[in-house]
Amino acid sequence: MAEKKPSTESPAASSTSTSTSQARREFLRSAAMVGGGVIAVNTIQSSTAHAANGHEHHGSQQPSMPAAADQVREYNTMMFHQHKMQPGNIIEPPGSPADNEVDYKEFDIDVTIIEHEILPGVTTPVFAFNGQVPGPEFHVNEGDWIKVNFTNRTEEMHTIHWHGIILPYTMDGVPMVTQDPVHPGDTFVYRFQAKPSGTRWYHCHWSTPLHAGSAMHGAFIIHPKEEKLRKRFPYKRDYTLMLEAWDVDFIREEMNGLLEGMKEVNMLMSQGKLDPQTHGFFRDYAAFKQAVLSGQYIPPYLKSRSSGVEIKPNFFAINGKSYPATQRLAIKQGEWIRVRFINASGLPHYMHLHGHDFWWVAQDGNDLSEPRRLNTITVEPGGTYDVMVYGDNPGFWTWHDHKTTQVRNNGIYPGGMLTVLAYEDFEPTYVPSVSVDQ
Ligand SMILES: [Cu+2]
Repeated sequence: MAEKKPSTESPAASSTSTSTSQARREFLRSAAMVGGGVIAVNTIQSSTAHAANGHEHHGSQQPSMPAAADQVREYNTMMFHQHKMQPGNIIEPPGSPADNEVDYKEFDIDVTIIEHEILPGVTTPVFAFNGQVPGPEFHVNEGDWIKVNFTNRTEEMHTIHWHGIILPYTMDGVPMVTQDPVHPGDTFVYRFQAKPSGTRWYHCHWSTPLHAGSAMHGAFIIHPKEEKLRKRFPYKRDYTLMLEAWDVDFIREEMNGLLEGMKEVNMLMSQGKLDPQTHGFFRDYAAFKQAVLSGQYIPPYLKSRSSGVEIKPNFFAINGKSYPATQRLAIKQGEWIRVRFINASGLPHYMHLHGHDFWWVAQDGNDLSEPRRLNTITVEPGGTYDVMVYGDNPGFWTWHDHKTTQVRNNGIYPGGMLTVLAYEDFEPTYVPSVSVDQ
């Protein structure tokens, strides 16, 4: 992720939709899997090379940075235009040094709702950081001081949790535990030191199944002061594979309901008429319990779900795309590559590589004391796993989740969480007569 530049750049997610709320609902309704017509979408995901610590990095798209808090009044969702909230607050929690005390690397990140294409003909609305899926990939050095200005450009609440990073608790991003959620239009400033080194990540911690589970997740790579792994595994190319699972029907239903609910909350809030108790905002647990037991407040878990939708992922993805739309991993003969798996999906994945063993070298960002030689690695929910692959068997080799239900697209095999390790310096001796790549 590029560091913030002093010049004013146009926001990465500069959607200027001024649709009506009716249109918004139709957008969400239409943004499910389509059977008949194909919804036109912007393809957000792209593969880019990125220079970090002198080596190439291939992973999620690098963002262009939106400008800072002076632009928070640009919204791309309807509800703000309607009820004219007074947003733009900048929230600076205590616990970290001020600007003049350390030399910060500063980043801007925002959240908007976008329509994301998983496969041709399949789109889903998602909450997305900087308008991309997954969110921007940070590359920083161990010990750097990081300042992230997080602006909420939706009508829903959010936070950012920095997964695996050791930081002051006030920066940990858990709503109701370490901070109030970031309200619509507001900017929350996260400041922390990048440590420990390794493959770490970040995600929204508000309504996690929908928010982090849709697209509010991204890689946070902290490069070590001294990279011991590179001595044994002299890799140059470095890939990040974020594993995702989507129930596009759940997302559509849930987001529709949520936007309807938040419309009322935001309107009442802007008029100073919000009764916190009616809407489930309580001072503390005792007040919450009292309200439930007295019958003044019925919590959502006591109501039946209006949509009746269970979460049953029907699309499984790597960096925002299901096979055959997944990005291939390029390798050359005699080359080491590093692959960082990050599981944002909430389900375990069993990533099996054909034609090779690989070396498992790190878990949750921390180097293993002794690398292990495998060809299938279990990637647990929330975990990060780093492996090294040596190019010694030219060809095209699938690398996929070995849970066969998760290499399907809406139940149709093959698809889902599958990509291809593809040798670049190689003249194929045989090519199938039918290929999705041709
Ligand atoms: Cu969120």
